[in-house]
Amino acid sequence: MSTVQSGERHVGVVGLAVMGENLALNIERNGFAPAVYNRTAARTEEFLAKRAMGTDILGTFTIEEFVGALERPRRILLMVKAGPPVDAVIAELAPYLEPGDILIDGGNSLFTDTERRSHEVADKGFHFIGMGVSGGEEGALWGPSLMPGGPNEAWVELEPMLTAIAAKSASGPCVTHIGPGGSGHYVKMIHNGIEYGDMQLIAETYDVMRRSLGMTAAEIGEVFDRWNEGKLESFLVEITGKVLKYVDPLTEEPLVNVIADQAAQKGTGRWTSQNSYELGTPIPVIDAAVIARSLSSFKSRRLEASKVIKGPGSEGMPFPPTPDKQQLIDALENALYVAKITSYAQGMALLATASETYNWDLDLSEIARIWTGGCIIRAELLNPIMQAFKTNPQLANLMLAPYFVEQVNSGSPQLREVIHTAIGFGIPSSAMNAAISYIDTYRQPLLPANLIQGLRDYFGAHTYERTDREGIFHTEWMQVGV
Ligand code: NBP
Repeated sequence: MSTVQSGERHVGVVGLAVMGENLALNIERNGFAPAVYNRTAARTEEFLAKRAMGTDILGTFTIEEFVGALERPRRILLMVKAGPPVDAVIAELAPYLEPGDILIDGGNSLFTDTERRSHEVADKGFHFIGMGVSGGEEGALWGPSLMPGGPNEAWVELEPMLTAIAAKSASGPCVTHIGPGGSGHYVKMIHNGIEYGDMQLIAETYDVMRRSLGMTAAEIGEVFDRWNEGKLESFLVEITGKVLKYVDPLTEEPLVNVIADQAAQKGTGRWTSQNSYELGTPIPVIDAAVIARSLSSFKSRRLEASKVIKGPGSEGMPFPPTPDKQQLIDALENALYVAKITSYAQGMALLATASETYNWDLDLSEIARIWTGGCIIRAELLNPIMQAFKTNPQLANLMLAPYFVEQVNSGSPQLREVIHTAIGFGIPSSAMNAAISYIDTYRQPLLPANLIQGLRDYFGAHTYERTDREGIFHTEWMQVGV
């Protein structure tokens, strides 16, 4: 039953798929009366007849009716598919809006699209907020992590409602004003890139236990459950335990054993890698995760190759002896933790570069804080990350904060041990390898780039600098020398 009159609805939600429905219910439960609209009326009708039944949610069936139901300035949350649908909905709404009204895009939009839309919408006198929303279906209903970016005056209008609906962690509500323009969607993109890295590292860890120790899915699930009590405590480690222990009612096998081993990469993961190349700030663990997903999708080619390319376990190439189980499991726990640290270090470094490049003045400590609850990458690890950037907002790399120096130093020998085992058994471990190479590259005073510069000068007269004197040099390599 509606208690708030049409024309006085606090907020409007456009798009009633998974996210829109759950956010509308969350908003209503927290005392803000929403009006909702969906392009296909049947979806609105179903929502009103089922999940929204008995709530103070007002269903509307034309854009005009929807806009007319809202108090001013109008606050309209778009939860439609990212890409052209967002532009289409803005174009439909625009004729009915007035200066000062606020459009919030809560989808996974590309941050450069958000920058463009911010300008287009501002030219019409409206405000545009690009808001990253993380937490999936459950988060949207019970408290997501929210990453809104856009003009401050619009944030001030939205803050009470966004604070009410956001997840609450020990550090407070998981929402903050990220910065101007596309910064909110950018931070969500990095969040998702880190999520890619986390999942790939978890998958490699599972693969090492499965293949080198011959453990069952349920046994591995128990290990993840135990790890979730310690420093690896996180939503993804928690659900890994649950997924691995889930028994398929059809086959009575662990369900994970009958799930096809092909994962797609799209949208935010790929965008994170692309942007890191543009900004020259490498994120090799996240890149490895994106690449691993692409390679996994080549199933038929992998099957063909498995018949002709040999490796450990092939005829004449026996597996190494089975490792000591407890020792390897302990090593895996520390390896996963250290590898995760490098991945977060890479994501945070990219955020720092983006902040400078796009003039966003991002607060990395605050960003880590709003990821401590509600979102997919919520983890105990985010607390020391939050502290590290609070203590030193200019920290050049997360690995250099005292706590993380200690963790990397104590855990990296076990990361090496795990990679050694993986390679010995022929188990792909590209994200783990990317993590240790990142550490080894970052800590290395001397890299082989001297030879690269020599080669470039040889074939292209690209010149080089010397370590023993100032200046730019070129050598006629074919005239002198051996
Ligand atoms: P989807 O991404 O599946 O989008 C479906 C919604 O978009 C429906 O309401 C559909 O209306 C509407 N829509 C489309 Br498609 N084209 C439209 C158009 N031209 N005009 C108007 N409406 C249009 O929904 P979702 O999974 O709820 O996700 C919404 C956004 O949130 C996406 O950007 C997504 O990436 C992001 N996100 C999703 C999750 C998640 O866990 N699912 C998490 C975080 C963020 P119709 O009913 O008429 O077809």
